[in-house]
Amino acid sequence: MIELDLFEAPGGVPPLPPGVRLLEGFAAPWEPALLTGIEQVVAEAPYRHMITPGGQCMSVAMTNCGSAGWISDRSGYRYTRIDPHSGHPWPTLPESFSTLARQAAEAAGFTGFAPDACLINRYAPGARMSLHQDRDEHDLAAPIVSVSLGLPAVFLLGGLERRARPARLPLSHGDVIVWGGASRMIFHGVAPVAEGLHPGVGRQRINLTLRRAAPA
Ligand code: MD3
Ligand code: FE
Repeated sequence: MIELDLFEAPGGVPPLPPGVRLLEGFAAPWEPALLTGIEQVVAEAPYRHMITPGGQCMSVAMTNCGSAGWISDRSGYRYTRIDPHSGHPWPTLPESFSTLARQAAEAAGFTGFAPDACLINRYAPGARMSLHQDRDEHDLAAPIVSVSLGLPAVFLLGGLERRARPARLPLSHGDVIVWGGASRMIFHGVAPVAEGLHPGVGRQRINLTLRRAAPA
């Protein structure tokens, strides 16, 4: 299969699938602002381990900010305006999150990206995310911007079908990925995070996923 050949080309970083743009270290200068924003969000909407529709407790702890937040429970995956834990709307999207996301999207060729939802994923060592597609957003033409902070991780990049063997993309603190166009529906996941201690972020990996969930 041509895709597999491309993904597993020897030597250095594997070529990325069309529509994926890796901006290495793009968010590093934003670290203090992002950590402050995360702290403010978590004070209002603490991290929690959500339950999958199949009844499994996710190893990743999550929270959200923005006018829409992604949740999972026994009845499925969806975006809500209200945090079911607090009964209140999700915390406001910190300005640093939306500005960084807009600038990263712009650097990848998407102008005017206005995210309304940010899922904050916290990986303790050992936490992982199995291969899945993101298909709960209204506007599948809008890109997704993801920001990696803290401990490194290996991102798993599959194809448009679940059975494609995933390529492995190492990600470090400050890396930003913009997913758009043809890559928007690829299967992806995160390999179990290795033990470690990041100087600024501690014993964890935090991933911000900025999206346009609702109609513009
Ligand atoms: C590729 N989170 O929350 S963000 C997720 O590192 C999720 O926490 C991962 O996958 C994490 O759904 C990866 C990167 C990401 C987000 C959306 C995508 C990659 C994507 C949508 C399509 C293809
Ligand atoms: Fe995802």
